[in-house]
Amino acid sequence: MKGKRLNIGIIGYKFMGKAHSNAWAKVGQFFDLPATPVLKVACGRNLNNVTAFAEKWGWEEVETDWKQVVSRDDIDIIDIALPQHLHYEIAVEAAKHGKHIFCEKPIAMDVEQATEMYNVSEANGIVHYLNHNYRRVPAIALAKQLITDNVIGEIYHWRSAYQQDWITDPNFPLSWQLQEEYAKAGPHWDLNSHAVDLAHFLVGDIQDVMAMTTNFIKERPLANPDCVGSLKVEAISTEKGEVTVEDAALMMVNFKNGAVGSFEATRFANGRKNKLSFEVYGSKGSLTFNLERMNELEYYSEQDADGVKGFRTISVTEDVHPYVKHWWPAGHIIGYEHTFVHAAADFITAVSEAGSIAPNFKDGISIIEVLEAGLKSSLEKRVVSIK
Ligand code: SOE
Repeated sequence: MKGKRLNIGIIGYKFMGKAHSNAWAKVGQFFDLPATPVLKVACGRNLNNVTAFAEKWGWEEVETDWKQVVSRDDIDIIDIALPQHLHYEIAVEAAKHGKHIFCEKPIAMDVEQATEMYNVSEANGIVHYLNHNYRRVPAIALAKQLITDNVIGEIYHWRSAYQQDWITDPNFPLSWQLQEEYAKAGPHWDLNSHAVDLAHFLVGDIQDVMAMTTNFIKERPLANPDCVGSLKVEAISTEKGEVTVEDAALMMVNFKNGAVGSFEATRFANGRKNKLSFEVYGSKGSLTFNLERMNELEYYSEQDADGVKGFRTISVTEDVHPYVKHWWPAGHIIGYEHTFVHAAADFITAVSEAGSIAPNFKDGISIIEVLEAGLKSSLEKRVVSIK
């Protein structure tokens, strides 16, 4: 055991609960950390389910009331692995108790909630992290380095598409992600939040937004309410309920630095399971990325000799690449879960030494401002400027 022990209380035990638990359990084995994360207590409303989860993933204790967890003196970190409608209340309470916060995305349901999460966290001097995990894909971290080193030059274009297909069946149930009260919006909130975070990270701040959204299936069979937070959803009856979020969103933006961008987010791209792709075109070169081939970055350089110019595929698996030296020899690829381990490593370092990490709740506010402007633009059929 190295350095101070940092006791973690995780709230939520479904898809993200597992991804986070795996990260906390593995991070100390692959990274040389200044402190040791301890899987102290797992919290969920259903005692049987949370107990089974805790036993499987190595959490020492269980709790069914999150208020008991955030008020415990021996807890240093609160990990919020829950859907977005539950982030605000827990984050504010955890920050007031001086706990560092590792929070799933999207940050919250609106700018007001996100702003208060940020203000209370800052007032209490805690480290807050918002888990837009794709920043920590080595190929995306390499793209950031190339842009920062001015290898791509002045950026003209951003183009992203986040495409999934898990609700194309009209009988797929009315899960929590399809209801405004739990999700706020559809892929525009869930998926474009990732893409906007990456655009902020790689290109810069956004000035103006114009968006269109659409809804292909208006009603769906009611779902088992126990499935909130899970991607595996069962129908409980043939009775139908209204879908209250969009199924697809298209957004165009002006960046403050003069670049232009487009964002596509959909759950209706049949055959695309979780395809997040983006392209960056600059005065000196270009970059393209596709999460379905996440160990690769495509790079085009204007500096190459005439006659051999063209996109090259960089296998981002060498020790010189961000995060990679902690894993396997060159060419031995990594996956989705590793991005959570990278986030856990950087977060533990921030709590012990650095004092802050990005993206955080401030970045979360900027993301939500853009997403809200997109929803407004789609509703009012006009360009909306970010203040
Ligand atoms: C489900 O659509 C989902 O899990 C998102 O919520 C995640 O943020 C994304 O990374 C993968 O897809």
